[in-house]
Amino acid sequence: MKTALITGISGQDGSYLSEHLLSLGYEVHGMVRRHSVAENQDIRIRNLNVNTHYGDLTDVYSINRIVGEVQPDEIYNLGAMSHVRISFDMPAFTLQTNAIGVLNMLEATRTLAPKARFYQASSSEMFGNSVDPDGTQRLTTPMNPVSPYGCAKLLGFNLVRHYRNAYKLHACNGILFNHESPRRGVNFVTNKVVRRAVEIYRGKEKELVLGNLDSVRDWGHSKDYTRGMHQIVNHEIADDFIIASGESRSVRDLCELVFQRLGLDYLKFVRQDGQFMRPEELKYLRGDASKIKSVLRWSPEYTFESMIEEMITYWLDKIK
Ligand code: G4F
Repeated sequence: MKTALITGISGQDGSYLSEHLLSLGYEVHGMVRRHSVAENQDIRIRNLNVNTHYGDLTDVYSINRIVGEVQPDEIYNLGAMSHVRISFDMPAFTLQTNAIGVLNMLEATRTLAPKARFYQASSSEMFGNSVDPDGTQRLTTPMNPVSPYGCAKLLGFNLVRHYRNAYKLHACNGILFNHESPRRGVNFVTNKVVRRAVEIYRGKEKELVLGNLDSVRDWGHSKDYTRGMHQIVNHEIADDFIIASGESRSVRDLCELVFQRLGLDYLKFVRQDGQFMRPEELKYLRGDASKIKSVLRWSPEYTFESMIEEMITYWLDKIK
């Protein structure tokens, strides 16, 4: 039986990854932070047979204790301050957690569990507004981040490569483009749009207030992408991979699809407001996942439409 340690286990990706690893017979451990509202903390993993440990990516003592005690075969560093717009409000905390936190995890791995395989949740936000002439971001596209979040993730990405080369750690980066599900936090745009559209459909709310409607993202399903994380870690060579759908849509396209599915015209309900705009916006993402498809035979089970349908069904069930 293999043992996995997941930071960020209580998040969307942590919960899907836990389910996947449990289904493969892993013993799963996860690091959770202390929250003041304890009852909300484990909502996504409450029914899973996982072992949780209190810790924080910025607290070296806690990380060393957990890595030393668990002695994992695989470490998935998914913990992060994951909201790009909020990273402008909390830049130092974001850097501490998303960059120095990676360093802390790599050092704990190097000194206490050097045989463990290491996965780093790297992000398409690292590309910023760099796009190849064919409208795609790939592993060779220059990285020019445009947010504290993206800058921090880029440092973490480079640290992983450095530890791989310098210390021969089996350390890998998954550069994941946006990935969603009914478990997505409701302050990210997909679940925000779907939940509010259902509330409007049920007559409980009147409008949806958004930021930039013209920004374009490449959206896939978290369940497919977390399966890819496990494949990346279990590849014999420590390497970096992109996971993406290869399709791009604007926030406006997303609104149109969701409202249309509910028989509504989004133009009557959506309003744009500066409070949800970012000081610098990443305008366009479309990822090239050809490497993970050819080398690891990864492929997604969800389409954009089936993912959105699952999210609409979830909220229709929840909001009566
Ligand atoms: O859903 P979002 O907040 O995701 P964003 O910023 O692309 O970041 C997500 O994907 C990254 C991978 O590229 C991850 F690394 C990161 O952790 C996170 O998971 O926003 C998507 C787009 C943006 O362009 C944003 O400006 O939607 C636009 N948007 C428009 N109105 C909005 C809103 N985003 C949010 N969150 N809320 C709005 O009202």
